Amino acid sequence: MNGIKVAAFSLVFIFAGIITGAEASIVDLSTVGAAGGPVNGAYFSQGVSGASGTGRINAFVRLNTNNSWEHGYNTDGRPPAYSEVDTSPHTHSILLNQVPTVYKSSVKYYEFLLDINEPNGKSKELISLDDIKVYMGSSGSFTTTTLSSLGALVYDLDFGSDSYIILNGGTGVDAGSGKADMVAHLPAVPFDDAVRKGSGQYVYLYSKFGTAGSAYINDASFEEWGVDAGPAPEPASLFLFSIGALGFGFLKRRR
Ligand SMILES: [Ca+2]
Ligand SMILES: [Ca+2]
Ligand SMILES: [Ca+2]
Ligand SMILES: [Ca+2]
Repeated sequence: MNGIKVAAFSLVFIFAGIITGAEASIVDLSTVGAAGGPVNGAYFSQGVSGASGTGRINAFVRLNTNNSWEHGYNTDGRPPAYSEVDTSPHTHSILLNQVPTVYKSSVKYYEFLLDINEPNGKSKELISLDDIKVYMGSSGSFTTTTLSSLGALVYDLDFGSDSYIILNGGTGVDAGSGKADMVAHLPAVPFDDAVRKGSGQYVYLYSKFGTAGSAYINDASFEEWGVDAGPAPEPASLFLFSIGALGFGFLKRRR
């Protein structure tokens, strides 16, 4: 083979590799202490850790339906596109600089937290996370059902093959409502590249739950994504607030 033929052959080989992508991955986080796993450069693990170690979630999208599956993404736009709750504390836009970063072996990741909620027992506690697609967009209020028009695609769980993650809302595995049941570390390079290329600063996180099989349907209650909320307010600051309120009452009475 001459040089040109070798180069052409290599290109075809590389192209074929990109098309077939990684093999389908199933990350099973349904048992206590389950090891996490990678999918397409991201890492998914169990636990309430979060960047602050508290696992408390500051939510930006809540999905809630009575259907066996659900999907949607965060936005300020109303009505939202799919299964999202339309109240602003639960579903709203976020900017990339509001997402915590973590470094593992000198590699930068953006950290997202997921709280799932399913009934305990009667084989209802499991739910699948079937897809995650993240886009960087130029506005925070898109409501399109054409996901590709949200912006630049910076992460895709199903890139190259159909992967999913198994989660458990049952006692012992679930961390409770408002706390992270799963930590997602998504590779930062595509996010930062997209911003550099002018995609905009708004992060759209689309996800889909409940379609990996009858054992993994959504049975009840909401799923929500967020970022680390940090520690709960200190009792000391609540105490100071109470003292302040008392003082205000005292002044009012003296008048
Ligand atoms: Ca279920
Ligand atoms: Ca999938
Ligand atoms: Ca939960
Ligand atoms: Ca649910």
